[in-house]
Amino acid sequence: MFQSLKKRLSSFIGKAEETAGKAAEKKAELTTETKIKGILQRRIQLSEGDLENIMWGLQLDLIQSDVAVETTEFILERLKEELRDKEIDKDRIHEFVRNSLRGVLIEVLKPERDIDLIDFVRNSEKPVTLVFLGINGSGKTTTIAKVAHLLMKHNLSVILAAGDTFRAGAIEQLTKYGERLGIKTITHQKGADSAAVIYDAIEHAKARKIDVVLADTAGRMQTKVNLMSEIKKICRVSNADLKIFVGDALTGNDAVDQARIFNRDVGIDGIILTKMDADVKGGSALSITNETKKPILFMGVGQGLDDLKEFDSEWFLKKILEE
Ligand SMILES: Nc1nc2c(ncn2[C@@H]2O[C@H](COP(=O)(O)OP(=O)(O)OP(=O)(O)O)[C@@H](O)[C@H]2O)c(=O)[nH]1
Ligand SMILES: [Mg+2]
Repeated sequence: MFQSLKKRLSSFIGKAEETAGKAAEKKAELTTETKIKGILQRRIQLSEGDLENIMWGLQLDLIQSDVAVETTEFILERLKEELRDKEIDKDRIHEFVRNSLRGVLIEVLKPERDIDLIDFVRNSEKPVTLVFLGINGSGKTTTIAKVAHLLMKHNLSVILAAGDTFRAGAIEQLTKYGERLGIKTITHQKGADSAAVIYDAIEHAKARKIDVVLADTAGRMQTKVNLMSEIKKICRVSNADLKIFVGDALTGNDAVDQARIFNRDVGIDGIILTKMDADVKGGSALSITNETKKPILFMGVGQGLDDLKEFDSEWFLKKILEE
């Protein structure tokens, strides 16, 4: 996972170390006192010129790892602030640069509000309605089944709403998952009003005292405008407790752009990034929160029902900086 980002960050740290080493040598040459004493100065600084030199490569590397442009710029600016004119112990340059980078990336991954889904559901008035949004193929339906499975493992009762009434086979796909999980799926016929299906499911949940309604939605309609107005209507009618954007990590910057658009048009509360098991870049995971300020709740790491992992920024940073 994320090999590309890891390799590039590691080469950046190496380059910073090398540049700082050269700066130290230069400084030592200039200082007659150290020349006489024959020792190198212990503490060095990276000048603006040194920084420009090492940041240029980092900028390209991040963009090539699918980190969004704005996030890349933010990382560079903050890193420069952290490194510029700081007194660095000559023998600890590597550690210093890596810690600075780590600090900046923690900021990048920080949402405006963290959500623990299980706690959220437990503490909310029932039924809790979670609506899953995202473009076609991003993994919404599969993710709904995984989330249902997770909630059930925490002794919460779940019902599914087949809100994708547009794509052929979508209702059957969700119903099959419902059967596999042993839970009910509320369906209307293909082409029916999606908001009405979800409304029905909520009524059903109220009557049967079911804790959570997981609502599927279409990822494609005749036009993008249609899709957004449909999604807006669904969110309004269902009065969703959480609107969860599902993005395909493999699409990199596209997933980030989609999240930004969904957030702007309907307002999202959290993000699930799927197909992380196959993601060698890691750029969308790094930038999506910075671009939307919303938390990544989970990552999809395979096609099975158990292949859903809570996203932990410490774990992610370890993967891209250390392992
Ligand atoms: N490897 C991997 N595959 C996944 C993951 N999540 C979903 N998939 C696969 O991605 C494909 C699309 O998943 P769906 O859940 O049908 O996507 P969707 O967003 O509902 O698509 P539409 O209904 O067309 O809008 C399926 O083949 C899934 O098995 C994941 O985390 N890892
Ligand atoms: Mg689907």
